[in-house]
Amino acid sequence: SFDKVYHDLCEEILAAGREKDDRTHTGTLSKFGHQMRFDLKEGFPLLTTKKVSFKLLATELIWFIKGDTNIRYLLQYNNNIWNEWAFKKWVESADYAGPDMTDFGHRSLADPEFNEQYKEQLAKFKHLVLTDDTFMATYGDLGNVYGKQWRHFETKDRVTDQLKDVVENIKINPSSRRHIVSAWNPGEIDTMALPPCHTLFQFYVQDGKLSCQLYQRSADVFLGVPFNIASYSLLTHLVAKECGLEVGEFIHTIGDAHIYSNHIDAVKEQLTRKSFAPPQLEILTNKSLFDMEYEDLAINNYEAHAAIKAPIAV
Ligand code: DHF
Ligand code: TMP
Repeated sequence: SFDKVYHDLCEEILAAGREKDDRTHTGTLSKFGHQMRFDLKEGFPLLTTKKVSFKLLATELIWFIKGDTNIRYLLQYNNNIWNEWAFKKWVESADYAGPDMTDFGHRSLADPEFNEQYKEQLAKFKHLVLTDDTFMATYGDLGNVYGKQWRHFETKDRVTDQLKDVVENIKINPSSRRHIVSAWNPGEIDTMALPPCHTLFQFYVQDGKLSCQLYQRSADVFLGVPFNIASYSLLTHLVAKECGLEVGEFIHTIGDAHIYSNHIDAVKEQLTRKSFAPPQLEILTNKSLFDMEYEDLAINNYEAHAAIKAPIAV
């Protein structure tokens, strides 16, 4: 099952992962180089051994497809998954006048009194991004992240809409081996709140079916990966429909696959659970991929175990 493919990765890291320090100084168990395959004709790969929010990952994907890099759109859907990285830019700026938020990720977990201050500042931040256009333009923006690179990749003499081009090329020349979208723009890495984790993807057409392979340079196996699997599977469905193709496989190739030290108990809890049959994706519209909204999508027959909370490493 889809869950088994994911559980196998977790089990391998728990059994044989190497201890490794990381940018966030949380500590990880890590394995370099791993590949998972998901046959999308068997259902939609949303994990069932913990509840994963389809709404959060679908609104994030549509935000990428729109070419948007500002978290206001996400906040309008009550999607908070990118808040910390925008918030960080604000509290480190000269415009910020509140209590010191240095290292808020670790301190909010260790110090309940600080956590109250942090929650207050984060609530203020969200309110400003949602209501103040000037503030939103400056501090809601994550820089030249996925949406920018997918739709407006800038090189010396031009701007490339990689997603539009790839869709057109799949239609015109399906057998091409060049159906690539890269989020990794070396000249702009220093302008991004977080350099792209899902770095590059490629489409492949065989027997009227569209497959997609993602290269993910760095993967938070407990929090990020369940989203990434479902997100790219959704993208494959949307592009296949746009191109008049059926769906094939999603192939997930990972560089540094890691479990954070403070996720290990959560992973072990998840591994004790038995999986359910996967749900199905339904696309409720004939709109183009580029005009799709969250309300045009539905996930049917999703039966899953309870969500498992865990802290995210900032
Ligand atoms: N940093 C790290 N350390 N790991 C990540 O996975 C990650 N992902 C990012 C940005 N930075 C990151 C963007 N994607 C969650 C899931 C995906 C994601 C960011 C956050 C997350 O926290 N998921 C929770 C539920 C969150 C909620 O309900 O608001 C989960 O339990 O799946
Ligand atoms: P890094 O830039 O130091 O590799 O940190 C990025 C962290 O975020 C790392 O734990 C991987 C994780 N991540 C995912 O797993 N999936 C994602 O989609 C994103 C944006 C991040």
